Amino acid sequence: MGFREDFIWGAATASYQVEGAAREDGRGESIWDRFSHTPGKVFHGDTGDVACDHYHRFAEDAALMRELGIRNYRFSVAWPRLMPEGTGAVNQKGIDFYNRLIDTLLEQGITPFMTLFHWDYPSALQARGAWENPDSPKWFEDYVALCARSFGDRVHNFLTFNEPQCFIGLGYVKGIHAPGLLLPDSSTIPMSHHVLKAHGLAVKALRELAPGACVGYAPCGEPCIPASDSEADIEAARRSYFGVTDDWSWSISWWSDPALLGAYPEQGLQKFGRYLPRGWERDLEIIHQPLDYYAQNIYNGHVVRAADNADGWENVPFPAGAPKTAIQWFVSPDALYWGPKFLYERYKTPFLITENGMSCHDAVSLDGKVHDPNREDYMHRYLLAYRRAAEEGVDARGYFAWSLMDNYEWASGYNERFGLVHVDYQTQKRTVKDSAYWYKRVMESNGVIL
Ligand code: GCO
Repeated sequence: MGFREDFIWGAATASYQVEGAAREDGRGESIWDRFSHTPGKVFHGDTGDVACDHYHRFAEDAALMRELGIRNYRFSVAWPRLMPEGTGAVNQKGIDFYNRLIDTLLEQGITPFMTLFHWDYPSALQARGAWENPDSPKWFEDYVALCARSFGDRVHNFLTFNEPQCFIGLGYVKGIHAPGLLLPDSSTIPMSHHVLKAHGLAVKALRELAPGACVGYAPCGEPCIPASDSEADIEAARRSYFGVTDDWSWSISWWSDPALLGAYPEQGLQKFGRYLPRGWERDLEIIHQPLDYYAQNIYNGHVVRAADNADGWENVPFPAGAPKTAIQWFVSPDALYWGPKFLYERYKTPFLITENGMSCHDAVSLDGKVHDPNREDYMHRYLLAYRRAAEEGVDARGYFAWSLMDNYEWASGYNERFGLVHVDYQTQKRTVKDSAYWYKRVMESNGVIL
């Protein structure tokens, strides 16, 4: 028992969070460049201009990964590095950078997992209406085709979108991420449909141009953990998990059912169907593409129990003093049991955790090391829960720690440290944290030592 023999162990990053070199070698502007340079939007006014300087230090980082036994690296491509205006002209220097990165990874025996979109949307396309524009799926398809043609000979694992809940929900519904807009449902529901259509077109393009590649999709959501093992509480958690509330942009089923099941969830259609663009039914066929992985980023969950109300469920608050990470998310390891269980039960697709990890108040100690027992304990508990789900039949294919190294945590700037490797942003010095050495042993044993 335990994890399958070919279980994929890895670590993840994303372009804007680590690359830096924001104005170098012909890279175009992204909405995150614009947003982070707008006073008052990001903690401490931090920007991704330099970040971890991964653009220049990727070889050193790849060598470190090898040393740490990380055999799979999930990273994302910055669309405006490849196509500065989002469409049309291609920036060869951008392609060259990812070629250097991919070749270096392969030389080090590390398998690349390429996320095609992790939020750094070209500003030029934002000016053309972004995802609200009916042409936006086609823009994405063209960009993905370029990635497939340029990298598909060496990259065999792709993820289309990372967390549409966040880049649409936080970016356009709640305004706390780039581009910082507060748009009505009549704008954002069409956006969600176009993102889903873009996902479908991207999968088709990858199948055609990078035959044999494994393709996945990586949304997110907070698993609902049943308050007890009673059937009533389990059903309450399931209903809450897949429900569509007025806060639809955070929903799992709205963003996953069309791609995995070929239909919008009924509850969502009742509430928001009237805002979907004309002809949406016809697009479902494009959106619903066979996938090799259904991936999720899972950090925390919350407890739900059966209730005698219209929903049939209610949230159970965490007890006073319950453990939290530095970013104030509750430590809730059962999220990595119930999340995969419910998701696999519904979508019946090989499952991947593309992100899991915690932010801690890490610092380099007097002895020159970074001691982070809380991270080790967090990952240990979550991996035990995930292994239990795998042993009970979830087709769990892999796990990527978030993150390889400390990096730019979006609106929180450099205030949160999620890395297995500590980064001193003044000197760019990397210091391996204790948890990375522990994770190495876990990976080497395929999770047996947990
Ligand atoms: C996200 C992203 C990552 C984050 C991580 C920690 O979920 O926001 O995929 O870029 O850095 O999840 O918040």
